[in-house]
Amino acid sequence: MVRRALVSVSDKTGLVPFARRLAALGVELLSTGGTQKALADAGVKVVSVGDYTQAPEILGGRVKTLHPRVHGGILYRRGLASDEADVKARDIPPIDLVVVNLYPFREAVAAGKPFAECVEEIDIGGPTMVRSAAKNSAHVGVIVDPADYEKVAAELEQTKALSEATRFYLMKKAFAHTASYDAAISEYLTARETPAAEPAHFPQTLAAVYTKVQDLRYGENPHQAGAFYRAGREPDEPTVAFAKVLQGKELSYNNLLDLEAALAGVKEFDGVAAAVVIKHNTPCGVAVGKTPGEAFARARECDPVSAFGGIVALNRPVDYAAAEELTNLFLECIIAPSYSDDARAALAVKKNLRLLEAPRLGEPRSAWKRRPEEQRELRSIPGGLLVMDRDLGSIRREDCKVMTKRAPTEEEWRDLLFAWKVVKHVKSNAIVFAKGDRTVAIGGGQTSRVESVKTAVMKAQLDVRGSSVGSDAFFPFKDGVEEIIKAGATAIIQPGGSMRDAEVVAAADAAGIAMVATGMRHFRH
Ligand code: 93A
Repeated sequence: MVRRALVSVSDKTGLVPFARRLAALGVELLSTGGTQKALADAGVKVVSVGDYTQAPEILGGRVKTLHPRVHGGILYRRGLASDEADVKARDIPPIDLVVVNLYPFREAVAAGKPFAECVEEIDIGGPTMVRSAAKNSAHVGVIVDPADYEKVAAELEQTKALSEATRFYLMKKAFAHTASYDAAISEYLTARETPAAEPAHFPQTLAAVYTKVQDLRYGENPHQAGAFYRAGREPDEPTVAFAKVLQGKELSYNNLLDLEAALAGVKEFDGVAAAVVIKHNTPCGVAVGKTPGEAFARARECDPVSAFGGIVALNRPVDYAAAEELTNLFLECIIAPSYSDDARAALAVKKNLRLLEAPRLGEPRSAWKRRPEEQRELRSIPGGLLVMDRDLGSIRREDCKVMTKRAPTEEEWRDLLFAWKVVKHVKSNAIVFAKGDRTVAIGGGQTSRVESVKTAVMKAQLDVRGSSVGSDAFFPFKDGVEEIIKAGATAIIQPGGSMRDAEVVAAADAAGIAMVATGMRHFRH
């Protein structure tokens, strides 16, 4: 039975209608200052906690609910003789439901408020009540998320009480809520040497709380168990963790990895329709086109054999024409900002095909680059984590230095910059041949650079003559460049900085090809 509820919320979303439903069930409501006012203003009957405890709020609200009459009422074990005797002796009535959400600490930090103001937003009484109620979940319900108001109100209207299953569900959410709240405080503090100092790039503790999205059928291979967790952040980020699955078989471990690789690749392209085909976590075709369908068709042509069973990302809504192109090939997954109705219907025929929607995928680079998810990359090694900035590096034509006698032509510049965008996403050592805004050959994952060139040329289905080549790191010897020249490419973009740059440039000059240095390396392991 829920006889009395303590309601104290900073986020007042949905508060009044929920409180009305509780009041209608005869539940007595206790509230703190702002919450009480909001309820009283809406005509809901409510008792102030200060009146209830005979201890008014003090210290400007720092002490509101930290009182034995509150915590005794929440924490006493119903039916345990010694606890029952204690509450009877001290006239402590039961509080069977606690509805609390905490001071907006994260929001204060995000708004760039000064240290003292952020500290003031550290809630003390709120988490204390949440933890009390969650600890006593055998008897008490605790709501920390307005999204649970409906579930709880509906159950109380039916049975006047909360089932064990519901109380346990709420208990788990409550401790996840306080854990992530304290994690945010800890991360904020450990990033600073002194209260006034600028935050360090990497804080001393990394405290994000990860929540399981699902168990996976298995990990990378069937004898490895796997699961998918996501960091507790905004729900609409353009990352795989937040994409909506519209149809198809359950996502596998490898699907998730490959989808993220595909997303990262396609996010390189602003203001133009682009498609990326991924296989085993590395691109096997990338192209832009006048329409998303054309972009995909051109990307597929780069390596149609590898594209079989591939994962595709598009940065434009998929229309019917694109869907027709996409259904021409066996694909594992497609991710795009959205799908037209007739495209959905065409793709629905492929029952196993996993279709994902990431609405903000089409946004300009500048919009998503600032988001926290995009800033860090975490990888595990046994017993620890490796953390680095994500490789968001990009270059413009004016950042490059021409190394050879001949400078690239306009057409070569276009192809070089295209190859450079793609080569960053190919497993090292990476070599990309590009021509006419698409890849024509890709070689990657080899342990020597010259072998990556040979692999690309050997696999090429399209004509590589007259193409331009991107290399993710410098050429340690001239052999790689000689292979590129032999294949008929006419321009190269690479970081530069090898001990043998002079030899490498001499080989390029002798063949009359153009070579530019970016000064930036893009290894991907
Ligand atoms: O200042 S507190 O740390 N001390 C308390 O005793 C206390 N009791 C509730 N913060 C406290 N609260 C928090 O006040 C709740 O967690 C909630 O976020 C907020 C609601 O305040 P109001 O009802 O005045 O808007």
